[in-house]
Amino acid sequence: LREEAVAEIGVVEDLTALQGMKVKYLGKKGELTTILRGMGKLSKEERPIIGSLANEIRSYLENVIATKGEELEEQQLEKRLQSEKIDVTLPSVEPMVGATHPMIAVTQQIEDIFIGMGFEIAEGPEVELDLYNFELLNLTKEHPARDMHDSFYITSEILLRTHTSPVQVRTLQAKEGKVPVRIICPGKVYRRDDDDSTHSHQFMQIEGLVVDRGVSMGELNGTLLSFIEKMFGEGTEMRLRPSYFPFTEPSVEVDIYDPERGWLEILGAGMVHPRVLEKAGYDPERYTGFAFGMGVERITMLKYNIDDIRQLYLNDLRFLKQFQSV
Ligand code: FA5
Repeated sequence: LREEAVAEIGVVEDLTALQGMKVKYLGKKGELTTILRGMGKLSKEERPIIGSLANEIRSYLENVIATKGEELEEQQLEKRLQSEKIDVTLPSVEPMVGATHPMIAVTQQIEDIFIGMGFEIAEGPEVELDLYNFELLNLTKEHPARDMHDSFYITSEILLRTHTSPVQVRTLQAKEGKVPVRIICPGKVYRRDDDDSTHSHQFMQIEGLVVDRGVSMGELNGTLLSFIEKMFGEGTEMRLRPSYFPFTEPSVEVDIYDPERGWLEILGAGMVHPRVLEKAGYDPERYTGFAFGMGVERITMLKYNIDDIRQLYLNDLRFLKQFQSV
């Protein structure tokens, strides 16, 4: 029995088979156990001899199995090390590196420029009350200028904001008549415009508002020129054109000069209308202010020479990869 077992264990090739051997010879129903169980039938004289012999064989086999087990484990480890070897000289797969979306990059640049001029960042809701989007900005229900903002209404009093200007009123109300007020507010706005190469039904604006004693049109001009030079380069030309917004008086449209494309409009601005100040709890006799609102897509397109606004929303990696270093 011993020799038979040793021979059989010797050719075993893996740990599962070895476990099988253990059961076969040493297990409860194993051959050796059967012999030990049958001892009762033996004579008194035979019992100790066969007993010690069986025990000797048992411990011998246990030993053989343990040694074989170690050997097999070692072999297995060796095999794994061989198969999992890493060749560090192989060329690697180039990792996909993400990049900041140009719209985010430009928004951050604009924020940084204004923070550098002492502005704070304000926020307001995208789902807005008609009261803030129009009414308190001097755009009464009958006002023809409401047509310029073809809106997505949710109820007759609630809509998706058509511009970031409602944040002017919200900020002034929150400040409760205190000055100075110097904020910018980046955010999404929505209009029922047909999508084309320069228009989108959802786009981004950055609103600006300054209210204090003695704020003048000259300060508006200086602030915007300073911003434009930082954004588009020293010496970039800017011009103000008279325009009309119900919430500013006087109102202007601001253009910058691009050597290839000529004059391009980038934002609307003006001195905050006294009625807007008054409705928000500020005495227009004591305080004046200016405000502006720019389209972030238009600025991004100008800065990076993008000719179709839709490129900014398609998430085409071939387009976005060009901005990896921005
Ligand atoms: C306004 O929305 C005013 N609230 C701006 C303002 C603020 C004036 C404060 C005075 C004081 P306007 O409708 O012109 O103005 O829009 C401002 C800018 O948003 C435009 O110059 C343009 O850059 C951008 N814009 C307007 N419509 C779209 C559109 N459909 N898609 C992309 N950009 C647009």
